[in-house]
Amino acid sequence: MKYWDEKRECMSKEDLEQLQIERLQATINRVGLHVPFYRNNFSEQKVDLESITSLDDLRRLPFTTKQDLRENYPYGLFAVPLREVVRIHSSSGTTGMATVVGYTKDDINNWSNLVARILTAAGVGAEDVIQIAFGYGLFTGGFGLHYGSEMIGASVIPISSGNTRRQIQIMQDFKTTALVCTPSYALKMADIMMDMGINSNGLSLKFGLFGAEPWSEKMRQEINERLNIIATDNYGLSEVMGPGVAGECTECNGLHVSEDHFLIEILDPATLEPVEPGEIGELVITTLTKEAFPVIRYRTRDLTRLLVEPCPCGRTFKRIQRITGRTDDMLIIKGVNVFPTQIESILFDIEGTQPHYNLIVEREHNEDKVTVLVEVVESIFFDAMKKQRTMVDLIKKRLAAELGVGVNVKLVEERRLERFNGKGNRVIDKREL
Ligand code: DLL
Repeated sequence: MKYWDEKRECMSKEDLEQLQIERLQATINRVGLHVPFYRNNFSEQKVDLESITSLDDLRRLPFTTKQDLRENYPYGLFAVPLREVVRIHSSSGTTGMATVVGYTKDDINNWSNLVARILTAAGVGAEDVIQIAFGYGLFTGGFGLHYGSEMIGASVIPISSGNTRRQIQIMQDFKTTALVCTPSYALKMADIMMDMGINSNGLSLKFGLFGAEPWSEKMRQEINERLNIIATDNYGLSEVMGPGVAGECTECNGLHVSEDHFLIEILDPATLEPVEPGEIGELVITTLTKEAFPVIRYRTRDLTRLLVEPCPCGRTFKRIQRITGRTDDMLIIKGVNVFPTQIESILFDIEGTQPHYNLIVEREHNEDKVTVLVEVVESIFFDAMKKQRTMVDLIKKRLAAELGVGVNVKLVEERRLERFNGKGNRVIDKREL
């Protein structure tokens, strides 16, 4: 099957806009009525809800931020009474207090359908055996992908993350055809497979659906080759729903946003004005169907750009480019803005490097100082000092040319750097900010 919901996924722009405005009006009226935070915000900004009659009017509505979610911990932003909530998830809160989100029965049903869309778009169907190696629990990854996978009728292996050798054994024995996890964990699996003497050609794997963290095109190629699969990217965030907000089709060229459920804007994070179509900016999302936890103009802090060309797959929803990073991931080195994914892409292009690196960030005289630790293949690491130095110089030169600023580089032995079962964290921040 090519589409999960062809009528919607391929709808005309006019029909979509009509549906979006109707759903937007319903959503703002609902939150205005049931959520004091939104009611107060609307009245402070003097927004008359009756006057929101076109999609352009969206810009008159106030933003919602992570801080607003925290201040309303745990249930302050719920738009239905708890008795109508059937599921609660929470984001990990690595950068502060956790946030809590809820779902009604209809929300879960919509969520499953939206995940079913991305699975179908990625080539997966009822005949597939899907191994879900995202954590099951408060994180939305495991359960989110799980219910969507059941909805398409696939056979689901709810293995959760971790215990990598067992994952691989099961993958082999149960003839897994689709792997679902973070791209970091997919790479770790490839390493452990090698240790176990298992060749991916001997497995039944065909597809990989990866998300929950930024990754580069180079990393995709590496995963495709090592696991012998078609790897697609999918995006979401707990505040908005979880996985299933956007996902790639098998063209592997940008993520289709389910625009019948989410309105997106791409704004300049400094001025909060729209960027030119195709320019990079912060993704801001308004939910159109969520009942328990709607969000209005939620600032995701994720950076992306619109891909303006239509996709050959026939889906008409807007496509966004893979997330290049978050506004809060950005490093400023000698005044130049640098994202970890940029460094990743450059490193992976250099022969002899492994797809594992760390960025150590320190603060010296009010400037970020970055040292790149990168794993290199054994033959280089154990080579004469001179050859190693040549390699360091080459990496430094490439980074300087492409980033526009110099960084320090250190080569490390294979397997020296940490591997991840879930979201990777390659930036070691030693700044005392
Ligand atoms: O990571 C939801 C998810 C689970 C998405 C499984 C895809 C697959 P949170 O834990 O709330 O939710 O983290 C959301 O992760 O704002 C992005 O910064 C990042 N992120 C998620 N997907 C991608 C992706 C889940 N495909 C935060 N590419 C988001 C880059 C991603 N970053």
